[in-house]
Amino acid sequence: MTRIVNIALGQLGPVQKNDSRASVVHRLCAMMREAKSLGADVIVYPELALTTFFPRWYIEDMAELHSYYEREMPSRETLPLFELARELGIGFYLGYAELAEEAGALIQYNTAMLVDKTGAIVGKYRKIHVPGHFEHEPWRKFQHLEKRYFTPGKSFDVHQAFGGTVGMALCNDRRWAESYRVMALQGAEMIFIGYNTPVHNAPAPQHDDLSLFHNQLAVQAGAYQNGCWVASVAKGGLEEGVQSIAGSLLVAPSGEVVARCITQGDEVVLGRADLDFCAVYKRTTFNFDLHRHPECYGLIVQKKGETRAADGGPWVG
Ligand code: CDV
Repeated sequence: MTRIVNIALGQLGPVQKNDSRASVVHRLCAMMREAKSLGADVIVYPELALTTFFPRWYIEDMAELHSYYEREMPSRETLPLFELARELGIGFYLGYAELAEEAGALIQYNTAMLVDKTGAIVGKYRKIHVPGHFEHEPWRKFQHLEKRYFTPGKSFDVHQAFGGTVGMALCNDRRWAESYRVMALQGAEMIFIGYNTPVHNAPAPQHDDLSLFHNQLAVQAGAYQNGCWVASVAKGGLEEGVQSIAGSLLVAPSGEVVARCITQGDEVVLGRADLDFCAVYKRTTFNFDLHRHPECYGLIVQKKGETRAADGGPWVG
Protein backbone atom coordinates (compact mmCIF):
# COMPACT_ATOMS: atom_id res chain seq x y z
CA MET A 1 0.00 0.00 0.00
CA THR A 2 1.46 3.37 -0.98
CA ARG A 3 1.56 6.10 1.61
CA ILE A 4 0.73 9.35 -0.17
CA VAL A 5 0.45 12.57 1.80
CA ASN A 6 -0.77 15.60 -0.11
CA ILE A 7 1.06 18.53 1.43
CA ALA A 8 -0.08 22.10 0.79
CA LEU A 9 2.42 24.94 1.06
CA GLY A 10 0.42 27.72 2.72
CA GLN A 11 2.62 30.71 1.98
CA LEU A 12 1.49 33.98 3.56
CA GLY A 13 2.07 37.43 2.19
CA PRO A 14 2.94 40.24 4.57
CA VAL A 15 1.09 40.78 7.84
CA GLN A 16 1.25 44.43 8.86
CA LYS A 17 1.39 45.70 12.44
CA ASN A 18 -2.25 46.80 12.48
CA ASP A 19 -3.65 43.62 10.95
CA SER A 20 -5.81 41.91 13.56
CA ARG A 21 -5.43 38.25 14.50
CA ALA A 22 -8.98 37.76 13.19
CA SER A 23 -8.03 39.12 9.75
CA VAL A 24 -4.97 36.85 9.58
CA VAL A 25 -6.99 33.81 10.70
CA HIS A 26 -9.52 34.70 8.01
CA ARG A 27 -6.72 34.56 5.40
CA LEU A 28 -5.40 31.29 6.83
CA CYS A 29 -8.90 29.77 6.72
CA ALA A 30 -9.34 30.81 3.07
CA MET A 31 -6.04 29.11 2.28
CA MET A 32 -7.09 26.02 4.21
CA ARG A 33 -10.27 25.78 2.13
CA GLU A 34 -8.26 26.13 -1.07
CA ALA A 35 -5.80 23.48 0.11
CA LYS A 36 -8.67 21.11 0.83
CA SER A 37 -10.20 21.74 -2.58
CA LEU A 38 -6.84 20.74 -4.10
CA GLY A 39 -6.92 17.50 -2.11
CA ALA A 40 -4.50 18.36 0.70
CA ASP A 41 -4.13 16.23 3.82
CA VAL A 42 -2.18 18.95 5.62
CA ILE A 43 -1.31 22.61 5.08
CA VAL A 44 1.97 24.08 6.29
CA TYR A 45 1.90 27.77 7.30
CA PRO A 46 4.89 30.02 8.14
CA GLU A 47 6.72 30.92 11.33
CA LEU A 48 5.07 33.62 13.51
CA ALA A 49 2.14 33.49 11.13
CA LEU A 50 -0.44 35.27 13.27
CA THR A 51 1.26 38.66 13.50
CA THR A 52 3.80 40.86 11.84
CA PHE A 53 7.43 39.78 12.44
CA PHE A 54 7.77 41.87 15.61
CA PRO A 55 11.46 41.02 16.40
CA ARG A 56 12.32 43.71 13.85
CA TRP A 57 11.51 46.27 16.56
CA TYR A 58 13.07 47.00 19.93
CA ILE A 59 10.02 46.93 22.19
CA GLU A 60 10.57 47.98 25.81
CA ASP A 61 6.99 47.92 26.99
CA MET A 62 6.23 44.35 28.17
CA ALA A 63 2.48 44.68 27.65
CA GLU A 64 3.05 45.74 24.06
CA LEU A 65 5.59 42.96 23.52
CA HIS A 66 3.32 40.31 25.01
CA SER A 67 0.45 41.40 22.77
CA TYR A 68 2.24 39.49 20.01
CA TYR A 69 2.23 36.19 21.94
CA GLU A 70 -0.45 33.51 22.44
CA ARG A 71 -1.15 32.42 25.99
CA GLU A 72 -3.27 29.42 24.98
CA MET A 73 -3.95 27.32 21.92
CA PRO A 74 -6.54 27.31 20.58
CA SER A 75 -7.22 30.89 21.60
CA ARG A 76 -10.49 32.68 20.94
CA GLU A 77 -9.05 34.19 17.76
CA THR A 78 -7.44 30.99 16.43
CA LEU A 79 -10.33 28.64 17.26
CA PRO A 80 -11.88 29.05 13.75
CA LEU A 81 -8.75 27.43 12.27
CA PHE A 82 -9.09 24.37 14.50
CA GLU A 83 -12.84 24.13 13.82
CA LEU A 84 -12.32 24.43 10.08
CA ALA A 85 -9.58 21.78 10.15
CA ARG A 86 -11.99 19.38 11.88
CA GLU A 87 -14.87 20.26 9.54
CA LEU A 88 -12.76 19.80 6.38
CA GLY A 89 -10.69 16.90 7.68
CA ILE A 90 -7.32 18.55 7.06
CA GLY A 91 -4.31 19.00 9.34
CA PHE A 92 -2.05 22.02 9.72
CA TYR A 93 1.33 23.24 10.97
CA LEU A 94 1.36 26.80 12.29
CA GLY A 95 4.10 28.98 13.73
CA TYR A 96 3.27 31.48 16.48
CA ALA A 97 4.82 33.28 19.45
CA GLU A 98 4.02 31.39 22.66
CA LEU A 99 3.88 32.79 26.19
CA ALA A 100 4.15 29.80 28.51
CA GLU A 101 3.87 29.78 32.27
CA GLU A 102 6.56 27.63 33.88
CA ALA A 103 7.04 27.46 37.66
CA GLY A 104 5.27 30.79 38.04
CA ALA A 105 7.37 32.56 35.40
CA LEU A 106 6.38 33.65 31.90
CA ILE A 107 8.64 32.18 29.22
CA GLN A 108 8.59 33.37 25.61
CA TYR A 109 9.06 30.84 22.84
CA ASN A 110 9.00 30.86 19.05
CA THR A 111 6.74 27.85 18.57
CA ALA A 112 5.10 25.68 15.92
CA MET A 113 2.27 23.24 16.46
CA LEU A 114 1.02 20.31 14.45
CA VAL A 115 -2.73 19.77 14.32
CA ASP A 116 -4.31 16.62 12.90
CA LYS A 117 -7.41 16.14 10.78
CA THR A 118 -9.65 16.06 13.84
CA GLY A 119 -8.46 19.50 14.93
CA ALA A 120 -6.41 18.05 17.81
CA ILE A 121 -2.89 19.26 18.61
CA VAL A 122 -0.50 16.38 17.93
CA GLY A 123 2.68 18.10 19.03
CA LYS A 124 4.49 21.36 19.61
CA TYR A 125 8.01 22.46 18.73
CA ARG A 126 9.93 25.38 20.24
CA LYS A 127 12.60 26.92 18.01
CA ILE A 128 16.10 25.86 18.97
CA HIS A 129 18.37 27.87 16.66
CA VAL A 130 17.17 31.31 17.74
CA PRO A 131 19.09 33.82 15.57
CA GLY A 132 19.73 37.54 15.74
CA HIS A 133 20.89 39.62 18.69
CA PHE A 134 19.90 40.45 22.25
CA GLU A 135 20.61 44.17 22.59
CA HIS A 136 19.16 47.06 20.62
CA GLU A 137 21.54 47.71 17.69
CA PRO A 138 20.52 51.00 16.06
CA TRP A 139 23.15 50.64 13.30
CA ARG A 140 20.92 48.02 11.65
CA LYS A 141 18.25 49.07 9.12
CA PHE A 142 15.90 46.97 11.23
CA GLN A 143 16.38 44.82 14.30
CA HIS A 144 16.38 41.05 14.56
CA LEU A 145 15.78 40.64 18.29
CA GLU A 146 14.82 36.99 18.41
CA LYS A 147 17.55 36.31 20.97
CA ARG A 148 15.93 38.88 23.25
CA TYR A 149 12.35 37.77 22.71
CA PHE A 150 12.62 33.96 22.61
CA THR A 151 14.07 31.32 24.91
CA PRO A 152 15.44 28.40 22.85
CA GLY A 153 13.51 25.15 22.91
CA LYS A 154 15.05 21.92 24.10
CA SER A 155 14.37 19.10 21.66
CA PHE A 156 13.57 18.07 18.13
CA ASP A 157 10.84 15.46 18.49
CA VAL A 158 8.84 13.52 15.93
CA HIS A 159 5.16 12.67 15.86
CA GLN A 160 3.00 10.04 14.21
CA ALA A 161 0.57 11.86 11.93
CA PHE A 162 -0.86 11.67 8.41
CA GLY A 163 0.27 8.05 8.11
CA GLY A 164 3.94 8.81 8.69
CA THR A 165 6.55 10.27 11.02
CA VAL A 166 6.61 14.07 11.15
CA GLY A 167 9.25 16.44 12.52
CA MET A 168 9.04 20.20 12.92
CA ALA A 169 11.56 23.03 12.79
CA LEU A 170 11.45 26.81 12.45
CA CYS A 171 13.27 29.15 10.11
CA ASN A 172 16.93 29.38 11.12
CA ASP A 173 16.85 25.68 12.12
CA ARG A 174 16.70 24.84 8.42
CA ARG A 175 20.25 26.08 7.91
CA TRP A 176 21.71 23.62 10.45
CA ALA A 177 22.45 20.04 9.42
CA GLU A 178 21.95 18.92 13.03
CA SER A 179 18.23 19.82 12.97
CA TYR A 180 17.37 17.43 10.17
CA ARG A 181 19.70 14.68 11.35
CA VAL A 182 18.32 14.54 14.90
CA MET A 183 14.80 14.18 13.49
CA ALA A 184 15.88 11.66 10.85
CA LEU A 185 17.53 9.56 13.55
CA GLN A 186 14.04 9.30 15.05
CA GLY A 187 12.63 8.16 11.71
CA ALA A 188 11.30 11.47 10.36
CA GLU A 189 9.80 11.08 6.90
CA MET A 190 8.30 14.57 6.62
CA ILE A 191 9.75 17.75 8.12
CA PHE A 192 7.66 20.90 8.22
CA ILE A 193 9.39 24.28 8.53
CA GLY A 194 7.98 27.81 8.64
CA TYR A 195 10.20 30.84 8.04
CA ASN A 196 10.52 34.65 7.95
CA THR A 197 13.72 35.57 6.14
CA PRO A 198 14.43 39.18 5.22
CA VAL A 199 16.28 39.64 1.95
CA HIS A 200 18.68 41.96 3.79
CA ASN A 201 21.00 40.32 6.28
CA ALA A 202 22.54 43.15 8.33
CA PRO A 203 25.67 41.32 9.56
CA ALA A 204 26.44 39.96 6.08
CA PRO A 205 24.86 42.24 3.43
CA GLN A 206 27.11 40.69 0.80
CA HIS A 207 24.83 37.62 1.09
CA ASP A 208 21.64 39.52 0.25
CA ASP A 209 21.71 38.45 -3.40
CA LEU A 210 22.01 34.83 -2.29
CA SER A 211 19.10 34.74 0.21
CA LEU A 212 16.81 32.62 -1.95
CA PHE A 213 19.64 30.39 -3.10
CA HIS A 214 20.76 29.70 0.49
CA ASN A 215 17.17 28.96 1.50
CA GLN A 216 16.78 26.38 -1.22
CA LEU A 217 20.28 24.96 -0.79
CA ALA A 218 19.73 24.30 2.92
CA VAL A 219 16.34 22.63 2.45
CA GLN A 220 17.43 20.49 -0.48
CA ALA A 221 20.51 19.30 1.40
CA GLY A 222 18.47 18.53 4.53
CA ALA A 223 15.93 16.50 2.57
CA TYR A 224 18.47 14.54 0.54
CA GLN A 225 20.98 13.80 3.31
CA ASN A 226 18.20 12.46 5.52
CA GLY A 227 15.87 10.80 3.02
CA CYS A 228 12.96 13.04 4.06
CA TRP A 229 10.28 15.15 2.49
CA VAL A 230 10.75 18.76 3.59
CA ALA A 231 8.04 21.40 3.25
CA SER A 232 9.47 24.84 3.97
CA VAL A 233 7.02 27.73 3.95
CA ALA A 234 7.58 31.49 4.03
CA LYS A 235 5.91 34.66 5.09
CA GLY A 236 7.05 36.74 2.14
CA GLY A 237 6.64 40.16 0.63
CA LEU A 238 7.03 43.71 1.94
CA GLU A 239 6.07 43.78 5.61
CA GLU A 240 6.39 47.07 7.50
CA GLY A 241 9.04 48.21 5.01
CA VAL A 242 11.09 45.01 5.21
CA GLN A 243 11.23 42.76 2.15
CA SER A 244 11.22 39.07 2.99
CA ILE A 245 12.08 36.25 0.65
CA ALA A 246 9.16 34.06 -0.32
CA GLY A 247 10.20 30.91 -2.22
CA SER A 248 8.25 28.30 -0.26
CA LEU A 249 9.00 24.81 -1.49
CA LEU A 250 8.47 21.09 -1.10
CA VAL A 251 11.59 18.99 -1.54
CA ALA A 252 11.63 15.23 -2.09
CA PRO A 253 14.04 12.76 -0.43
CA SER A 254 15.98 12.89 -3.71
CA GLY A 255 16.68 16.56 -3.01
CA GLU A 256 14.54 17.60 -5.97
CA VAL A 257 12.09 20.47 -5.67
CA VAL A 258 8.64 19.07 -6.51
CA ALA A 259 6.48 22.11 -5.73
CA ARG A 260 7.13 25.78 -5.13
CA CYS A 261 5.34 29.07 -4.65
CA ILE A 262 6.05 31.72 -7.24
CA THR A 263 4.53 34.88 -5.73
CA GLN A 264 5.33 37.07 -2.73
CA GLY A 265 1.81 36.81 -1.30
CA ASP A 266 -0.82 34.42 0.02
CA GLU A 267 -0.43 31.35 -2.17
CA VAL A 268 -1.38 27.71 -1.85
CA VAL A 269 0.55 25.10 -3.81
CA LEU A 270 0.02 21.36 -3.52
CA GLY A 271 2.71 18.70 -3.60
CA ARG A 272 2.27 14.94 -3.56
CA ALA A 273 4.60 13.19 -1.11
CA ASP A 274 5.04 9.44 -1.37
CA LEU A 275 6.44 8.52 2.04
CA ASP A 276 7.72 5.20 0.76
CA PHE A 277 10.09 7.16 -1.47
CA CYS A 278 12.04 7.99 1.72
CA ALA A 279 13.18 4.37 1.98
CA VAL A 280 14.93 4.58 -1.39
CA TYR A 281 17.45 6.88 0.33
CA LYS A 282 17.18 5.71 3.94
CA ARG A 283 17.99 2.11 2.92
CA THR A 284 20.81 2.88 0.49
CA THR A 285 23.06 5.95 0.36
CA PHE A 286 21.82 7.27 3.70
CA ASN A 287 21.37 3.99 5.51
CA PHE A 288 22.40 5.33 8.90
CA ASP A 289 22.74 1.88 10.50
CA LEU A 290 25.18 0.76 7.82
CA HIS A 291 27.19 3.86 7.11
CA ARG A 292 27.25 6.35 9.99
CA HIS A 293 30.25 6.58 12.33
CA PRO A 294 28.97 8.21 15.51
CA GLU A 295 32.23 7.32 17.26
CA CYS A 296 33.89 9.93 15.02
CA TYR A 297 31.33 12.66 15.55
CA GLY A 298 31.94 13.41 19.23
CA LEU A 299 33.00 17.00 18.61
CA ILE A 300 29.54 17.82 17.28
CA VAL A 301 28.07 17.49 20.76
CA GLN A 302 31.20 18.14 22.86
CA LYS A 303 32.10 21.46 21.30
CA LYS A 304 29.71 24.31 20.55
CA GLY A 305 32.02 26.11 18.10
CA GLU A 306 34.58 28.83 17.78
CA THR A 307 33.39 31.91 19.60
CA ARG A 308 35.82 34.47 18.22
CA ALA A 309 36.55 35.54 14.68
CA ALA A 310 40.10 35.15 13.40
CA ASP A 311 40.69 38.89 13.87
CA GLY A 312 39.61 38.68 17.52
CA GLY A 313 36.29 40.47 17.01
CA PRO A 314 33.02 38.92 18.10
CA TRP A 315 30.87 37.09 15.59
CA VAL A 316 27.68 38.95 14.78
CA GLY A 317 24.27 37.21 14.80
N1 CDV B 1 13.39 34.09 11.47
C1 CDV B 1 14.63 33.62 11.26
O1 CDV B 1 15.06 32.67 11.91
N2 CDV B 1 15.38 34.25 10.31
C2 CDV B 1 16.74 33.88 10.07
C3 CDV B 1 17.62 35.03 9.79
C4 CDV B 1 17.83 35.52 8.47
C5 CDV B 1 17.97 35.92 10.86
C6 CDV B 1 16.88 32.86 8.95
O2 CDV B 1 17.72 31.98 9.11
O3 CDV B 1 16.21 32.96 7.94
